[in-house]
Amino acid sequence: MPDFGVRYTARQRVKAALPENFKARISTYTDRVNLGLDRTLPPTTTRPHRLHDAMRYSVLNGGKRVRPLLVYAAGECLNVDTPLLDAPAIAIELIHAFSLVHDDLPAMDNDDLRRGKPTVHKQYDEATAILAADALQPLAFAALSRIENVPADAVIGLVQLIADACGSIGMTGGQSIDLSAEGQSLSKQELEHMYALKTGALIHAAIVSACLLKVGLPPADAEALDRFGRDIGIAFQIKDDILDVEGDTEVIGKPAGSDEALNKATYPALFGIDESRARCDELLAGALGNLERFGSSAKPLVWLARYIVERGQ
Ligand code: GRG
Repeated sequence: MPDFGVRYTARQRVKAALPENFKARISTYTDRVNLGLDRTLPPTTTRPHRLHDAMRYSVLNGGKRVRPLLVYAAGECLNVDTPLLDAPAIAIELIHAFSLVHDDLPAMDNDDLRRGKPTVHKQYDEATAILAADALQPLAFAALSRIENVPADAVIGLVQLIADACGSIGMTGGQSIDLSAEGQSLSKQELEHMYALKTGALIHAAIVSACLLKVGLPPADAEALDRFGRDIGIAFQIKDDILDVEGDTEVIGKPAGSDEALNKATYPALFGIDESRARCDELLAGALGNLERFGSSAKPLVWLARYIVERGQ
C-alpha cells in the first residue's frame, strides 16, 4: 500500500524564524504548502498515470494559495505550531482545486482557461477532469486523517468543519444556488448568502481550522475569528466579481465563461461596481475590527485581509 502522507524533515518541523515583511512571509508559507501538496499527490509514475497527471496538473499549476495562507496566518495569530497547520492547509487547497475543476466543466461555467493555462477538461478530456476532481476530494480527507500529534476530537472537528464547508450546506450548495440564480434578481441578503456558501465557507473553514487546533482557545477569541472568516469570505467573492468585470472591460465583447456572458447574479451586475467596492471596504473594516483583540500577532491576517480586497488578480 503506497503511503503518500506528508513527511517533513526535522528542520522543517522546527518553527522557522519567519521573515517580517509580507512578501517574504507569503513565499515561505506558499513554498511550504506547495511542498506538502506535491508530497500528498500520488506521483505520475503511479497507475493510472493519466489520472494522476491530471490531478497534479489541476493542483500544481499555480494559484495564489490564499486559503492555506489563511490557515497559517490564523495559526500565527493563535500561536499554533506550524506543522499542525499543514494538514488542514493541504486538505483545504485540494478541495479548492477540485471545485475549480468542476466549476470549469462544460456543464458548469464551461471555461477554457484557468490560471492562464488550459482547464483540466481541455488539457485532458472531460471524463478525466471529472475523475481527477473526484479523486482530489477523498485525498483531502486522507491528508487530514494523517495529521500527527493532535487529539482525536480535534481531528474529528476538522473533518466535520471541512466536510460541511465543501458539501451541500457549503460550497456545493452555494454553487447550486448560483446556477439556479442565473438571469435572476436576488436581494443583497440572498446574494451574500449564496457567496457565503459558494466561496465563503471554505475561506471561513481555513480560519476556523486553526481555532480547532488551539487548545484552550477562549470562546470570545474563537467568535472573533469566526466573524472575521465570514466577512472576509464574502468580501473575497465580491472582489472576484469586481475583477471579472474589470477583466471584461479590457477585451471586446463578453468572453466565454465570464460572469456577464453566463448572465450570473453577481454583486456588480445587480448593484453596480461602486456599491460592490463600498461593500468590500465595509466588510474589510468589519473583518479587521475583529482582529484588534489579538494585537500584533494578527498582523499576517490583517495583511491577507487587505490583500484579498485590494488584489489585482
Ligand atoms: C462539490 C460536487 C461538488 C462540486 C463543486 C463547482 C463547485 C461545486 C463549486 C465551485 C465553487 C467555486 C468555484 C467558487 C468560486 C470561488 C473562487 C472565487 C475561486 C477563485 O479562487 P482563487 O482566486 O483562485 O483563490 P486561485 O487560482 O488563486 O486558486
